[in-house]
Amino acid sequence: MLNNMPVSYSGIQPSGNLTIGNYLGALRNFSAYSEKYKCFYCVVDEHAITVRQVPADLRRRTYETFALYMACGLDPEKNTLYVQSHVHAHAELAWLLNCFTMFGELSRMTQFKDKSQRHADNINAGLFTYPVLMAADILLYQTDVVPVGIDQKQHVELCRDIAERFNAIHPGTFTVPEPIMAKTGMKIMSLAEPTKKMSKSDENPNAIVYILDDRDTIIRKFKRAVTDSETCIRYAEGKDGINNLMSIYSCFTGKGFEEIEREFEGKGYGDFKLAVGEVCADALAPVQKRHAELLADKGYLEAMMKKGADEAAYYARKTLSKVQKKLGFVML
Ligand code: ATP
Ligand code: LTN
Repeated sequence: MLNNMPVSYSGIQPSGNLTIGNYLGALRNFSAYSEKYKCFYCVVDEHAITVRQVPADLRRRTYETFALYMACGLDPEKNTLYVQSHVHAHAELAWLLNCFTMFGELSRMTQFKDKSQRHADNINAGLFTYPVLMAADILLYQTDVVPVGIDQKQHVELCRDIAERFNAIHPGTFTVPEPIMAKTGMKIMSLAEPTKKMSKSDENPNAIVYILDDRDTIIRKFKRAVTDSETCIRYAEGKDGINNLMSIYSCFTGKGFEEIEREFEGKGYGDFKLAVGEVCADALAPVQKRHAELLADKGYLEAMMKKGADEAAYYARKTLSKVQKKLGFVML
């Protein structure tokens, strides 16, 4: 709790162009939380360097991701929007929490296993301790809820274990957070391999629809989406491609699966794919327009980054000092 409001915290890495997976699983749900929670949304640039980044691209994407938060309806006056590296307490608390996290726990993280396979030439210590930095992000703000897609649930559970372990030794230090997930859209799959999560760092651009893709590109990518050899539109086990397209259509239209099956009765996959592309492009058009306006004014974005970082640093410093005192550090 902060100022009598429960706290919501989430982050997105500026590690690639954002996808409709990021949009449906995370971003578009964020503004609804502003009413009930004190919200912190962070662009986690320190997490992004666990995989090699081209510095100029990382910088550009940090601005773009920050602007996307705002373009998706997050008002910087109501929410604390900031960039992780602007608040030094994150890296500092991460070190302290490293000493309360077990090697075995980190070895079990599926994202680490996946990413170390994909980046076998660069299995650095940061990739391994990534969830500890994420725990520091969350715990610094005495967070109650963490809205994420399902892929991050394991990391939030580890964060809870770290907080509970620390609290058992030093009672009353951290709020223990809960992950919260939207009912739909928590796992959007790749359009090329629908058994795999759609991920912004995927090398195949046809597997991904980006939030900033233009209308024609969006429709073309949906037309090429991998499906199966049947023809009728129905949600069923084993029909991963169609199930994924139905989930996406459902997220954008609010329609349930049965209603979608009825709507497309007697129609083929081609018609359905076109319809999915159209609703997606329609929904993203206003976000894209606002995003372009925001990016055209870097001075304003930087002022908002600074405002957010100052606010975040104030709360973060309080928790960090509390932890340092409990650990026995000399406080001057
Ligand atoms: P990377 O490929 O670099 O690991 P990513 O696409 O998985 O990136 P993140 O920055 O790790 O994206 O995630 C930002 C948020 O988007 C998280 O809350 C995550 O759970 C959510 N998210 C990411 N991909 C999907 C997806 N395919 N479906 C639903 N939610 C997703
Ligand atoms: N690990 C997350 C990004 C992230 C995050 C966080 C999400 C970093 N810190 C704190 C929620 C809360 C990811 O890869 N999506």
